[in-house]
Amino acid sequence: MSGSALIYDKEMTRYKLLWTDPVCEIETPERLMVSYEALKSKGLEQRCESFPIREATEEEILLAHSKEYLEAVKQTPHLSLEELRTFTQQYSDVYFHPNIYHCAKMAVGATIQLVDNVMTGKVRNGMALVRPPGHHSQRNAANGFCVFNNVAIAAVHAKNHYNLSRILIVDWDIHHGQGVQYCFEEDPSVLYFSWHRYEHRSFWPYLAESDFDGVGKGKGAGFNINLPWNKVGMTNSDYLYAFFQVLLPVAYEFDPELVLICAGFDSAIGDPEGHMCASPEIFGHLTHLLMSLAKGRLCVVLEGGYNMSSLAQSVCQTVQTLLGDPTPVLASVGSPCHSALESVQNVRAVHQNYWNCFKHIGEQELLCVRSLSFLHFPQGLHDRASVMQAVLCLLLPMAYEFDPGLVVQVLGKCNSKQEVPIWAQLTSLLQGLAQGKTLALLQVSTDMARAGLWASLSGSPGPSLGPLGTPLAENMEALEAQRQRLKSQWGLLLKTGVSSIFNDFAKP
Ligand code: X5A
Ligand code: ZN
Repeated sequence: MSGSALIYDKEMTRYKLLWTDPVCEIETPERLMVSYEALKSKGLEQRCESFPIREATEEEILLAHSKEYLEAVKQTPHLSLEELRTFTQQYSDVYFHPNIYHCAKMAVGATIQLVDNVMTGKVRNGMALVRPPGHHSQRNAANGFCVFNNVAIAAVHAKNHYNLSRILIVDWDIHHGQGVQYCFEEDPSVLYFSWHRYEHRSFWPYLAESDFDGVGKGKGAGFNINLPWNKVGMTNSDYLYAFFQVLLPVAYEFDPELVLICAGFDSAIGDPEGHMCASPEIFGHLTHLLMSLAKGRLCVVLEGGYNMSSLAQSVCQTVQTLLGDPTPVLASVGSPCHSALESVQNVRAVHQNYWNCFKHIGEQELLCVRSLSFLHFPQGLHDRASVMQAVLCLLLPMAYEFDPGLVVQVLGKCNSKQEVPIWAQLTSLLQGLAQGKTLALLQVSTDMARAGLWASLSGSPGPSLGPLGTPLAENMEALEAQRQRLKSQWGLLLKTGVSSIFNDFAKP
């Protein structure tokens, strides 16, 4: 089976903000126009199958919304401008327009159309370009530019219509799709993953339930996965890290029958909402990584995305990958930032009771810390200058990048008078990791060694080392060889040559 659907209707460009509102002015008809035009100009639209779209029925809308809310929205085409503004005010960060009810029904209809064509095998996968977006809207409320929850409705429709018992929803929009979370938080048949700008709850929609401990409720516990970004500026590396360390392990364990993507591109570089730094190409890869699940049944549904050029490029990368073209080159994938490591670690830890893939987190951490001991320190502790170089330029950078949960320091022999201060210093330095959780194992030791290490473990500053001397050339070569071997895996071990301007200055 092959082919990709592109579901679009220009009718959905026919509503816009009719008054001044700095919060809502970014949600424009151009968003859809530039996306569609970019697909046409790159020849991608022509390669997709197109299908006519229809409005969703009331019955379909009621799959995720209350009768009262539907009746209220149904009145909006008949309201005056002033009445529309007043109606809008009961909700957060959203606007209404006389034509938005029609468009919102089209957006739901388009999403269902996409799911039906994928589920009945007319195409392998596809994308729906829709407005208004959906993932913030709730049973009784419009929210965050969203009127009806396109993806949530389509997921319930798919469950009912095709008797599915496992649907995965991946929300890569930069906002938390709290509407989707609320819809399925008690439902173990729908696994919802969302990453979102959070900044410790200082970013919209400011919800406690968006944090990593929002895991779902009752039977649905473990089937809601929130990955909060607590810093802006996340990169391709951070996004890939999140996929490899959190989403994909769980997704493969869950084994979905259908994958839906809440595809907001406000998570791309240049977006005025997201302030992230991932390139449009990353969406080709995120798409690719999800295409091997659920026999390739993948439905991508537009949510946010407010930087026109970033949005258009990201949409093209996504569709191009759906069509089966090779994925683009990603420049400079490296280490995730510390904040991303922390968030990922927290999600994995809070989900270890629910997912087998996270069961052995503790062991992995320990293993890796032990692997630090495989480093060959330059021979002989007489050359204390080299030992300190090894600690500062190799061991600590890797340890910080690794961000262990526990540090185990294994000391073979620690019995010469000279060695004690070095080991005590190391013990002090290592307490900067794992929130100070350090376990020191002394195999053979003297009273003096025990006393020295004990002082460091209890928080005394490390003892003075006195003059270290010059490192021996052969030890430094050994150290450099280790760094060369390890630098591909550890961003903090990277070095560049000195710049030519430096050489000029250095000349006598
Ligand atoms: C779909 C979407 C964002 C709402 C932001 C409100 N909504 N400040 O991206
Ligand atoms: Zn968004």
